Amino acid sequence: MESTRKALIGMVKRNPHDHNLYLLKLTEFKSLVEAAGYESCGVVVQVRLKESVDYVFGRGKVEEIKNLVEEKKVDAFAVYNILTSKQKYNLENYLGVKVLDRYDVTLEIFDKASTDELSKLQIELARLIKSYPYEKLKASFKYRVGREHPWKRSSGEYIYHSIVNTLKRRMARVYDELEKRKKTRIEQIIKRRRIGSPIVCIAGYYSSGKTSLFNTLTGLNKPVSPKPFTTLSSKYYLSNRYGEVFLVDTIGFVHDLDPKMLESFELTLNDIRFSDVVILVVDCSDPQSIMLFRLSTCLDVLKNLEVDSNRIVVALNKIDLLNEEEVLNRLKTVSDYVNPTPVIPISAEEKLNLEKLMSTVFSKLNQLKIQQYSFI
Ligand SMILES: Nc1nc2c(ncn2[C@@H]2O[C@H](COP(=O)(O)OP(=O)(O)OP(=O)(O)O)[C@@H](O)[C@H]2O)c(=O)[nH]1
Ligand SMILES: [Mg+2]
Repeated sequence: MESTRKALIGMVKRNPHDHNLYLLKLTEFKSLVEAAGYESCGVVVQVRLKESVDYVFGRGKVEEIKNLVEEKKVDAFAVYNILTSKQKYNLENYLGVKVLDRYDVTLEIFDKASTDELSKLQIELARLIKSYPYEKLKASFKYRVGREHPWKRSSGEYIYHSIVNTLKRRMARVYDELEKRKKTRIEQIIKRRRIGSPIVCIAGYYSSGKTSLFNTLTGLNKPVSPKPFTTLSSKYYLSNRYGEVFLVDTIGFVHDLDPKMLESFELTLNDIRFSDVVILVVDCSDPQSIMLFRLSTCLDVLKNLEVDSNRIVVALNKIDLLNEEEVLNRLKTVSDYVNPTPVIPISAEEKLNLEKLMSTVFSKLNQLKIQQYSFI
């Protein structure tokens, strides 16, 4: 069995007036660090209007972090903020343990969850894009580029250039391979469109119950688990149960994902972008503040993918975990928040209200078809 590693968690909070949001972000980050296989053993937060260029945290705080790292014998320091290569390099050198930012933490979870070639390639590209400047900086220090004899190339400099070029070549190869697959994927989507069946995509925050809903609607048995990012690559299924439609299960969203990471997963996210209607699954058993925080993240991601709000139907999932009054409260809160988008309370596991959900999806599809024709 894999032994649990210990991690200290850190964050630089840049807005001194933020008294709640940063706590939600930290709670979220802590659960991601745990999902990446670490036991979290403490949190350090520093309020600074600007992150320090060298260490993110101020020097005094870094000293305090070093003491905690030694005292608690942690294996890693996980930082919420996205680190520059210099900050990561300096922190690792000074603390003597592995340093991860939230981009690295997400990649570690993805790594554990990935089973298919496409997600492995996308993860590799995301890792290469992120680690390239860091590896370059590390190699330049290790091989002391330009320091021994600045007027001529040292042997270290040759090693440095060969490391950098190997990374660049690998990045170009993975990128080309993904571009090829992107083209094929778009052709497949166009083919599916020619069949004439609409494409309905199931999207939402990680662990909201997307695959559970996909399984219930299709009768398939795709892997479901409480761990984040169980699904990494999309699954299509032509379903006839409620009317002919391609149903698509997709990767989960997460707050504040680095745009570089989103770029690497473009191929998977295109499945959402090119769908006709999106069922946005919301876990209503989360505490209300977390539910709304996650919902607003999902709406932002959908907006970035150019999914218009009139193409969305919200499925308020896991109502079996709440009593009737709580469900009504959540329904009102979410409906007010996304108004006029329809919100249907369901339970994917207990198969509650699915007819209503799908009839709302089909009436939305019909509405969109009428709108399309009225443009011609
Ligand atoms: N009680 C209850 N639990 C549910 C329901 N739907 C899903 N779950 C549970 O929620 C957890 C996450 O379900 P998944 O279907 O894997 O969620 P997902 O959104 O596909 O997650 P990722 O693929 O990781 O993004 C699992 O433990 C499910 O058993 C529901 O309607 N009721
Ligand atoms: Mg899933």
